[in-house]
Amino acid sequence: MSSKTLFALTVLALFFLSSVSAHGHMFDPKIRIAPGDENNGLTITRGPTKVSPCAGLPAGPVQSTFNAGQSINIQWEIGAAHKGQCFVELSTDGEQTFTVLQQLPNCADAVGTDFQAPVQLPNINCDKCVLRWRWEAALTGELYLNCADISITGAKKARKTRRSSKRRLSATQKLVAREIKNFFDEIDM
Ligand SMILES: [Cu+2]
Repeated sequence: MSSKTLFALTVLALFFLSSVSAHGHMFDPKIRIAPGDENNGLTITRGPTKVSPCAGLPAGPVQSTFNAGQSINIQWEIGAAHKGQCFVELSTDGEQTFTVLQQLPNCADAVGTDFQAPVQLPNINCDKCVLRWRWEAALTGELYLNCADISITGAKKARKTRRSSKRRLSATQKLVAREIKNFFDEIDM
């Protein structure tokens, strides 16, 4: 066997192995990826995890910025149709809590590389929040977590409280008030 053939077979074998272990992941927006995993066929990224909230990956720099209230398209791939449901969730408190923005039933019924769904972002601002894709695989009981570091801008600010509850007196009102005061001052005398 030539070294070229051996190389080709090795590449094929690696591809086969990685696709077998590639269960699924969100790829848009950009997610956190374990160091070295990009050169490893995203084996870790696409694999199940037992570590919440973000598969043990720490927060990184913001990768995507969206508009408040915007409907975004998230994309994911499924390498093994374990069925179950996916959830798109948002954390605005440093991964303490997550709010479900979108539930994706039947997100993993079939194998495919370009699934997508619209997700409506809330009308809030956040410099740094986390959009998470969570897949609860029904057939295997596996859990998949992908976290995207994002920011949301442009939310309409809540209307400011009224400048002052005290109404400013008009010039006429001031004049009248002064006259009344003078009147009573004179009475006192
Ligand atoms: Cu799997």
